[in-house]
Parts: sequence; C-alpha cells; structure tokens
Amino acid sequence: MTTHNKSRRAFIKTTGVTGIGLTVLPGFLQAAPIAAGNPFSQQPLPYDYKALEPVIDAMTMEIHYSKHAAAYAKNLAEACAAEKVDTNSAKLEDVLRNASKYSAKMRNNGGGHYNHELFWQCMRPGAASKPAGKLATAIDQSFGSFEAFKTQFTDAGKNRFGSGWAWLVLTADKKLAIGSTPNQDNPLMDISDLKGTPLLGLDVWEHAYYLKYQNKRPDYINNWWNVVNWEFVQKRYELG
Ligand code: MN3
Repeated sequence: MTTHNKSRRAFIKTTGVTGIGLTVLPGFLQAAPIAAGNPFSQQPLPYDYKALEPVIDAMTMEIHYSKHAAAYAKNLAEACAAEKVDTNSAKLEDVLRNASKYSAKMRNNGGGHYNHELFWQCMRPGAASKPAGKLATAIDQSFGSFEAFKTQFTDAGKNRFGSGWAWLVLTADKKLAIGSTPNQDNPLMDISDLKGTPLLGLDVWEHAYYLKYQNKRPDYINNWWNVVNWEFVQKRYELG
C-alpha cells in the first residue's frame, strides 16, 4: 500500500535509518521501492540512452526503454484496469506475489514492468567495479569470493534457455541466492521456483543485447559487470 511507502520514507527521513542493519528494521519497512513515482508507471530513465556505452549502445537502450519496457507498462495498466487493481493504492509487489491469481497478461506485463524498472536502476555510468560494505561481506560469505559470485551469476544468465532474467535475491531467511527465471517472471512471484527479494537483475532477452552482441550473450554479460550500480544493490540489501 502507498501508505507503507510513505511511512517508510518518512521514517527514513526523520531517523536517518538507511545505514543501519536490517535486523532492527520493522517488517513494514521491507521491500524497498525501486524509484520515486507511482511504481505501476514507467519512470524516467536515470541516465541518457548513450550513458552506458560502450557496454550497452544507445540504440539498444532507446528501443529497450521506449518500446519494449514502455509496452510492458502500457499493458500492465490495461490489465490493472480489467482486473480491478487500483494502481494508486495497490502495491506492485503484492500483485506479483499473487501472480497465480491474475491473468497471464498481468503476470507477463507486471513482471516485465517491474523487472525493467529494477534493471535500469541496477546500472549506472562510472560504476564501482565491486560491492562494498555489508553486501560485499555477505557475498564473500555466501559464494566464497566476489569472483566466484560473478561466475555463478554469469552462468545463471548464460544458461537460462530462451528469454529470461538472472537474479541475485535475498531469501525469506535473509540469505543471498543466485538463480534465473523464464520470460518476465520474477522471484517475488508465487509461481516462481526461485523465490526472494530481487537485489540485482540482468535482462538476458535478445532485445537487451542483440544489436551489439548478436548471438554472443556471454560477451554481453561479461561487459555488463562494468556498469552494475553496486550502490543501488547495496541499498536494497541493507533495506532487505
Ligand atoms: Mn528487456
């Protein structure tokens, strides 16, 4: 509900709680919003189409954001209207958690919209090359090292057959896990085998890389590590 987000923002503003450990955060603070604005609507891209070059070319970014992702947002709005989801009071995460109770159109476009909104924020020009802080420690503890984590995540993206996403998630018992989902499913969905709060997502649909990388998905993923916005991922981890 919107009130949750408002309370959360107000809480953070008045207490400066952002930097503290997730164990002391009340439950209602969980599931950090991806960006400002109505989560059911497409938000402005946080950088220029060309900002992530040479890793992601401007043409790919423009088509991806203004055509593919825009279509998911438009179709999600239609599904919400048809299935009586009030986009001013509902929580997108709750719709996704109950994906099995809605139409395929809601599942595909709710996931498609959420996944892309997260994906844009997961990247930035001039990004740090690796995580820091509590997330860096947790990655080392969970996967052995940052390099081992990268290899496992890269494999999840490479090995996802057809279209889908690779994910780093925070599970219900607050552990890090790597996996992938098909199509536009995501780990919040009740129908997903991989379950958890998405911290980092990578689009491995061909539309995300084909113009520059053609069939070479592994090259796209290897280069993509250079634009991962670790500060954003760390914030999501710390907010749980
Ligand atoms: Mn895409």
